[in-house]
Amino acid sequence: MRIVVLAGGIGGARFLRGLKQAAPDAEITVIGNTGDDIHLFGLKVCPDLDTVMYTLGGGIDEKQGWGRRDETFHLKEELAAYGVGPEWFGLGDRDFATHIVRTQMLGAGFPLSAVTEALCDRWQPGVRLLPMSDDRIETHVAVEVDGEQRAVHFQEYWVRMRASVPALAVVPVGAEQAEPAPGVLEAIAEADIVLFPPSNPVVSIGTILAVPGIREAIAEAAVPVVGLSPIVGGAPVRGMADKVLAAIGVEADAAAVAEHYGSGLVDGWLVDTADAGVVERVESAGIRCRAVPLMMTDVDAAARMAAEALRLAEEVS
Ligand code: GDP
Ligand code: FO1
Ligand code: CA
Repeated sequence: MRIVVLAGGIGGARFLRGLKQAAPDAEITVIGNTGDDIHLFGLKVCPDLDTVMYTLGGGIDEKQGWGRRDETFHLKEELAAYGVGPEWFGLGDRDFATHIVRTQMLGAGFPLSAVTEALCDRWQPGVRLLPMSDDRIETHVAVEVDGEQRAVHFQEYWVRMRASVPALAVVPVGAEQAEPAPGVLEAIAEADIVLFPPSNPVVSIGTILAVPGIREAIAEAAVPVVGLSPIVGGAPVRGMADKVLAAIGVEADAAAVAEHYGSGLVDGWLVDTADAGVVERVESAGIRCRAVPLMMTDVDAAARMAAEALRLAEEVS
């Protein structure tokens, strides 16, 4: 069975670990978000691609959900000693190697998709990890600071500002001019199932869908598209999804996110048992809905969620 999964970072990666356990014989292609990418110290950092690669490859810092386990920060300390910033983004020594190899390969003319394939040769994530695009796309957030509106890089909004001010707009800069990476549209066309894991609907799934051609390819694919809500009990399980949903006028509600994707895109939607009350509302939006436990407390829990998503895909196909 060929499964295509659109994924951001932590939520997507943890779901994928469950999916691999629930469907060990499936061929899984991940279309990864690159809107979070940031250039630091002359290096290209791809947080969401790395989180998927490290999580599935066994190198992730499990507690944090991002970055490498057994990490040290000597490089970070030395850079700070030189007064070279920014200091607010925690890059570890082991993680730096990934960004150096990536930047070196990009400099030699390899596209991001080839670089990602080379990095995955080492990590063996057990899925095919494709960036959504080889073209540069960067998510910026419009905020108001001291009465003035300005755009900040998504990582600055989240990591430095902790999303402490409202997001007035979220813009995937460069998306209009971008193309899907090689293999992305083919993977969608050949998929038996497309899954939207409980990733951030705006800055992860939304950014991937903003790459021209990807949303259309999924909408036109005559196969089941099933999503899982990242919102439980009216709030994100972690992170700032509520803030960026507000920026696009969508409430932080399991049903509102399904309606936002729309029945033209998703055929099935899983909400947590805490949100059983919204099943009717989602069904009336033309999307088959079921309430199941959606907390990825461990790999087995994520595997049960993935199995429920595959079951719902069967039902709607
Ligand atoms: P990020 O790029 O690191 O933010 O990762 P993603 O975009 O892939 O996922 C972030 C989203 O995952 C957040 O909106 C969380 O609410 C959601 N999330 C994290 N853990 C869980 C969980 O255990 N269950 C559910 N349903 N959502 C989760
Ligand atoms: N998230 C943080 O909250 N603080 C950090 O210092 C931080 C550093 C970092 C370094 C490499 C990397 O791949 C991810 C990192 N993240 C950090 C997570 C990153 O902000 C992700 O984009 C978030 O998960 C939101 O998408
Ligand atoms: Ca992310």
